[in-house]
Amino acid sequence: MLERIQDALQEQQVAITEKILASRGTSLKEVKAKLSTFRVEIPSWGFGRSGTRYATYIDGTEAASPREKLALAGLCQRLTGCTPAVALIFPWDGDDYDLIRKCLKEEGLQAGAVNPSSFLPRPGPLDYRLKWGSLTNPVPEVRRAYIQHALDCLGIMRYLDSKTLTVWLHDGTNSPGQLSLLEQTRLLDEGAQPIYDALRPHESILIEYKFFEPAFYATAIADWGRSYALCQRLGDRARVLVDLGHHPLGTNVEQIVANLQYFGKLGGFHLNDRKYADDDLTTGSVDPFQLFRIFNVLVEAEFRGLQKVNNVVFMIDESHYLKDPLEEMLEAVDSIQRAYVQALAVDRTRWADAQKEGDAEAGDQVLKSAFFDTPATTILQSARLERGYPADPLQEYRFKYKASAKRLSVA
Ligand code: LRH
Ligand code: MN
Repeated sequence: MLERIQDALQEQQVAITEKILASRGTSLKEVKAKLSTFRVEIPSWGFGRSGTRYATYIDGTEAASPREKLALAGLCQRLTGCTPAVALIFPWDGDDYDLIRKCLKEEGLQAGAVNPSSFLPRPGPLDYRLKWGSLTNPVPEVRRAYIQHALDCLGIMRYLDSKTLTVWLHDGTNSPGQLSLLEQTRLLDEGAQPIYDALRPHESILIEYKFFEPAFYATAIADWGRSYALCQRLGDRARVLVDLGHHPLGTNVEQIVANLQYFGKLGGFHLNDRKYADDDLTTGSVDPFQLFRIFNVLVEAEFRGLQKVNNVVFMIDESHYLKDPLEEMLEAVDSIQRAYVQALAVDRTRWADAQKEGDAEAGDQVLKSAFFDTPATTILQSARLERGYPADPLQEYRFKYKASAKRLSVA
């Protein structure tokens, strides 16, 4: 009886959703078709426990080894159907590439973007001297060693059948006298070139920027302008990576996205949220309206024939400090899909008319009704069920997997 009522309710909600989407110039079929090909890369480092400068609180249940992390990534894909690729970072993910390839295969996953870590000190030339940077390090031996590490990561990429290298450099200085700013920018250009030149035709490099930390005076790639200029110099297969947590407070991130789309240099995102600095909080947990505004620009760019949404690389980059890492990942995936659905439900004709008439109020109401009044949960749940995935991955994990795991551990 209850199930019949639920089905009837679901049908009613779908019927109402159809009407709402039709009134906005689209349809449930169109939105679900877009959702069915939308993919988000999940970071291997997001399945372990992260910390802050103060402490990392380990309760012993966290995934630590690549096998454990990839097992959770496999479960994330089986629950969501939209996270088939895992971004990897070296040397954090170890050097047993056979094991990683085997685990990816066993879990039905692909290797996503490969990150050659610039900041992790390890035996050899990339030791404590990394405190002076990688490509912009005054010590030639360290610069050469980081270039070699990036080239080695291209080898790992090919071994794992990935085609994207994402580079974030922790490089920067802590005082005006530490390194000439002109020398810093010259070294960056000089060091990035051989990495770009080693790319094969179907491979690409994404250059991530961040305005401060760990450097607190001058960061080598501090903003989208420096990343853009470097990508322009390198060539077509170099594009800009926008990490949502890497901007000064008050930055209009969707405007940066619009400019990068306009200039054809938007490569991808590291999605997360923040209240103060590079907090790496759960995507959409603090400012879901900003996430919607960013996806609104992406959907409009596709409409304008600039770049298809699916050509943009969407990656989650969060540090899971408190909550269950897989639950937080599932929450993030839901927020990202939700923002995309809301952006697909913007009445673009009415918005264009309002702009032509200079009617800002009407324009804002169009965007607000897409954000507030689009029945995103109904759309997401029916799209997931239609593809054979649970309507609510997070609840499915909590009540089916986690509960049984707990029962097993207690037994
Ligand atoms: C730097 C960063 C970068 C990664 C790291 C895990 O803050 O965003 O993308 O290398 O986080
Ligand atoms: Mn990042």
